[in-house]
Amino acid sequence: MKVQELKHAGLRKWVEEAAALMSPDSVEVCEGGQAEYDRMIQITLDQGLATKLDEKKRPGSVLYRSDPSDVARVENRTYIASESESNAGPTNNWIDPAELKKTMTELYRGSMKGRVMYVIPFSMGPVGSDIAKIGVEITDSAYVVANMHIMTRVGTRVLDVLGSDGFYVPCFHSVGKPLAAGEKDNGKWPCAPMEHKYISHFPETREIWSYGSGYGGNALLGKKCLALRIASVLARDEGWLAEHMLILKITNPQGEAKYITGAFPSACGKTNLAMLIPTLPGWKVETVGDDIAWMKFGADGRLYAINPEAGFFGVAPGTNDESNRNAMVSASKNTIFTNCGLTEDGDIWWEGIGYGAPGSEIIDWKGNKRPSPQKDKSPKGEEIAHPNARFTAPAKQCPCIAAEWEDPKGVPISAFLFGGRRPKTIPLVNQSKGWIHGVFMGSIVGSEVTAAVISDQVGQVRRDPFAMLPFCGYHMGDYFKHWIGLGKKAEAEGKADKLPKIFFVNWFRKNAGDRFIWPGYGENSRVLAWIFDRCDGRGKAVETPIGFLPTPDAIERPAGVSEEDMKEITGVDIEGWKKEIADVRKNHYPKFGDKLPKELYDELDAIESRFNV
Ligand code: GTP
Ligand code: SPV
Ligand code: MN
Repeated sequence: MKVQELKHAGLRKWVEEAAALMSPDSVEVCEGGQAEYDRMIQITLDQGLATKLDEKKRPGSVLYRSDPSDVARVENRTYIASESESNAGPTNNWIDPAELKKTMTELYRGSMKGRVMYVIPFSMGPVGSDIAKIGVEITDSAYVVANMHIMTRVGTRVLDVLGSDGFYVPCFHSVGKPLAAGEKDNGKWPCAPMEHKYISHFPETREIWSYGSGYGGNALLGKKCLALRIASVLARDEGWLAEHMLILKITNPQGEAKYITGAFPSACGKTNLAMLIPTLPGWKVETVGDDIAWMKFGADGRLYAINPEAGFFGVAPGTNDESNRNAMVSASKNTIFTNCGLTEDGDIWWEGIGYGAPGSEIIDWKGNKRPSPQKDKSPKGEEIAHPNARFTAPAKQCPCIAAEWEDPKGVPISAFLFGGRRPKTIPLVNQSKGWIHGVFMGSIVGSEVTAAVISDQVGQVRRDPFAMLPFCGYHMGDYFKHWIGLGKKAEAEGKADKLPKIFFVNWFRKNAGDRFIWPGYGENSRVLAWIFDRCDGRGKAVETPIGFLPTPDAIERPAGVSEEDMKEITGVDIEGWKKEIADVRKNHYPKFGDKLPKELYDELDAIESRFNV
């Protein structure tokens, strides 16, 4: 479709101005649909950026290898350019919006030379539903268009809803690699050097400007940029929640169902939990979402969640038929793989896929030929697949997708889980004493940094409140206040009992031999079952200084976990907690200055005094 055919005058003008600035060879408005998707894939095949996988092994699927410098989100090049620096807060990078726009305008000038400018109208949430938000992404990457087709709802049907004057979030994206006359990509993933990459958000004007990266959350702007950073600002203003949370449906042997959301930092187990196959007989888990939840209060006082996305952008390494069969099936066809290994028989491979690679040679994510690994492990730094290799798969291909996953009303949430990768101290599961104590627990989440972000901190524990550290579009102190405010409002309306119960989980405790104590994955159903029962006032628990912990016999031990282990992971590590509390008081809370709500300091004082009696 041509720009001239756009009925929305504001959108047409915005696209025309962008084209004048970025100087593409041509401009194309995306209409959606299979033929357009296939054409985008073909373009990237012609550019030498994609490899078609074997049609029998992986029907309709392709593999991309990105530039080794462009493999994950870049948090130190991500900006919240609010009008005042104090609104971005201490955990976000800030540049004055006028200055940032000036810098980026110069980067965008001529940045699409030799390329096509694609205009992608997309809907986060079911097209036309009240809760959905529309964005329009301008990009010079056919790879981005293809991924957006899977991850969001794209095309003319979105323009129809937008009408001639509807609201949309304008999103600029350029890989930042203009082509000279006659120049071609020739198999080299286009991107700009790190110091020219900018992933920028303008919260007041609800705009996103991204430059220089083609990877994941840096480039697929509906996901972290719109559905979390911009949406968190909208949610604050409008009284709802935009969270980095999976949404699952769990049904007990009696056929009763509940919906649970969970916030874990990047690459800490959301996709896996959302799709788990319970080892507990008679229980069933189905998926509503695996990364983002938008939640609004219903007239009944309950919180209803929708998944704004339409696909999974999942971590490949570690995914196998044992750990996450549902993800394996989701990615068995019509899937885009990025930075995985390529086997001799035209299939993908990664560390932890569950089997060695066939044949004698394999091509690693950098494009080098290597001997085929016999087992599914490689030494650190020499991986065949990059640790942040990903699959982009349509949600509708997931065998356990819940029938109601696209219901615009959303699903009523009974429990929130918070957690991260904590080798020590944090127990397997812990229920908060109430809403504010739960907010306190969310505010102190810590986790080892994973390969989902380019950082020299990978492997170190950092505080990642609510798993939103990289995704909150405003001051984190105000974000805590927003959460506390929702609880107070429910209480004032006599609906506090309708609020989700709050739990803390940790699948990642390690023993002295540096091995995970808890088997995780499907065995996490044992913990979910306890949580389910706790929501109904059942499930045996003891009250401790940190919250309600399961009694030693409340959660049946899975194979390989000794009684001793179980005691350790469901007990209170007094010395560890004292250190934890001291660290929060000294290094975490002071960051937020006078924006740290008093209620949270009160909780900190209270937990501290519980340990000191
Ligand atoms: P993002 O997409 O980055 O937000 O990640 P995510 O939170 O969805 O994480 P995901 O479920 O993809 O898991 C990331 C890594 O953690 C994978 O390598 C998994 O195999 C591993 N993992 C997930 N669940 C568990 C678990 O219960 N125990 C252990 N030990 N590892 C897990
Ligand atoms: C994350 O990092 O939390 C992801 C992957 O889900 S990305 O889309 O790259 O942000
Ligand atoms: Mn994520």
